[in-house]
Amino acid sequence: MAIAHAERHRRPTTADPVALKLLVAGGFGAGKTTLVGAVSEIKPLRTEEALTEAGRPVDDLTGVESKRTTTVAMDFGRITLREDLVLYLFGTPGQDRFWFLWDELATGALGAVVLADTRRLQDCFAAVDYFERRNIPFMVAVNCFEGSRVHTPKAVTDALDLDPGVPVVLCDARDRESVKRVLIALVEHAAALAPARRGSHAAH
Ligand SMILES: Nc1nc2c(ncn2[C@@H]2O[C@H](COP(=O)(O)OP(=O)(O)OP(=O)(O)O)[C@@H](O)[C@H]2O)c(=O)[nH]1
Ligand SMILES: [Mg+2]
Repeated sequence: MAIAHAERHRRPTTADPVALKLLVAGGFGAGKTTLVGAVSEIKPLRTEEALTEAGRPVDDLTGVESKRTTTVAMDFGRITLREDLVLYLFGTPGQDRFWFLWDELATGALGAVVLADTRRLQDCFAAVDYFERRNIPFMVAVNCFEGSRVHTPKAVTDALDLDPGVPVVLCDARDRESVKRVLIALVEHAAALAPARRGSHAAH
């Protein structure tokens, strides 16, 4: 009773927009920084460092040969979906050596987009695994690079062995409207899962 009362009083008014935190994850070079930049209404904060000759053995550039920089901490952007709904986007670094930052970035996140490049689908396994283990709602957005074979969402679901409830959509990380559709799908997916997640937390 007391909790329900407190919940009711915490509910924001219409003058007080709801702010949601979303993560944009995925393998190295899948287009995470591009996605955050395409949709953010503020100049996105980036933490790019130049890719160097020394990193060549570990930084696989197949398919993104023109890539010159990589994210070393995070990307940050903001988009107002509706006047009462603001999304804060946190793009994760793609390379394995920055994994230690993920737990910090994931705290308080409503859900995550795992961006996948079908030419290197295996690169997003680790991100899928990360969100599955922590029971964080996520979806997969396939970034359709030119020259990559177009895969159906079903084929991606099978290849990544996803739970049938995990949404898979095709997108273009450079296109604002396309990215917006992805973010709306994620918010809806997380909202649909919220009652079940609350129930499972209560049970523990
Ligand atoms: N053709 C094409 N190129 C893209 C697309 N998305 C990203 N790129 C390019 O692919 C490269 C990688 O994009 P980033 O946005 O830096 O990828 P990232 O996932 O942030 O990379 P890390 O932070 O290093 O893991 C860049 O050179 C982009 O210009 C796309 O949809 N189509
Ligand atoms: Mg990046």
